Amino acid sequence: MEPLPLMTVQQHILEEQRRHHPDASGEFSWLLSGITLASKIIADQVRRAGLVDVLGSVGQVNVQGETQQKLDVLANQALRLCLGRRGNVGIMASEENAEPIVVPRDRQHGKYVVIFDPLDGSSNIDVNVSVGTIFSILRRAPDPEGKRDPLVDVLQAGVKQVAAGYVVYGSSTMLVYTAGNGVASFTLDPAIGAFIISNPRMTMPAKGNIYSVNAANSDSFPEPYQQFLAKLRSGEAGRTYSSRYIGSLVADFHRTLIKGGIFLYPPTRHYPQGKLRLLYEANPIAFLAEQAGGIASDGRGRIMEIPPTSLHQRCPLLVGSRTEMKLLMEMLASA
Ligand code: P6P
Repeated sequence: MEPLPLMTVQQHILEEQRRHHPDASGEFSWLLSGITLASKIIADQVRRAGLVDVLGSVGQVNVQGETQQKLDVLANQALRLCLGRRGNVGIMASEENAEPIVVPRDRQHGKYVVIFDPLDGSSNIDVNVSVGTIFSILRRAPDPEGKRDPLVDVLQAGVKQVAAGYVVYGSSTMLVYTAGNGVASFTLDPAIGAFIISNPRMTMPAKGNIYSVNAANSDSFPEPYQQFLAKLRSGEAGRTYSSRYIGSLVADFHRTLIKGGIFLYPPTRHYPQGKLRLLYEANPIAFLAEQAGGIASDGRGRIMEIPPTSLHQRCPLLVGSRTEMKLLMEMLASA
């Protein structure tokens, strides 16, 4: 296989825009460079977490009622700073902030909304397990009066996303993103501080042999989910499955994207609406999954067609290869 050209993520975006949006102004690639800059800052802190005093919590809880880890706060600040200075982001929204964040200087004309989970899976930080940043990019109409409720720009269905992706801080730091023309992945080369292309077109296998679910909740899943998992475990689905669960959505999905299979966070007794958040976890993951040939559902329909009603709303997330997802959706539909 020919060695991949030394293509950076910025070059890739410009190539894609030239190919698919010849009239593009390059504003999107400038916006994405805000995310990649923030992710380099976050990666540096995550990589040194054991050395620098960023382990542990700041002793506060965030809007989710979850203990805020110091790296959560740092990651949120890095993204707000880097994106807030791009000049084309009018509104931001974050898992760490109760309300949307207006960028005063760009409120009237900023063309984009960026919604993000700055450090998903952060409860794993202290045990050195992969964590990630998840982002979702939407367009917004100009707001010449600067008076529109920012929630109007934020509460858009997933089908309105112009781009989405994640950065996984694992054995290497990888950026995986889509702008609606397939999924591409890049690996951060710390020596030069650039994300270099790894895979220009990631596709999810049509079927896999791994299912990923928090088995501790199994007894509280609705019956069809329990029957589905039993079918996978028994071999009745036609193949032998392994179970893998990291408890970090970005890491669990990254494996599903590459190896196939299924990740599911169904409704549980504690989270009857599902635990994962629609706008900055389920929607971006669903966009990537569909662009890679997979399926993402809340158990009733497409994740990306759910009409959002609040910034931090939760939903069930079932995402993965067509084979496993179709079997699960059939079992849910016939229940
Ligand atoms: P549980 C991390 O807190 C997170 O939001 C996702 O990254 C992850 O998939 C999920 O929650 C894990 O939840 O209930 O299995 O610990």
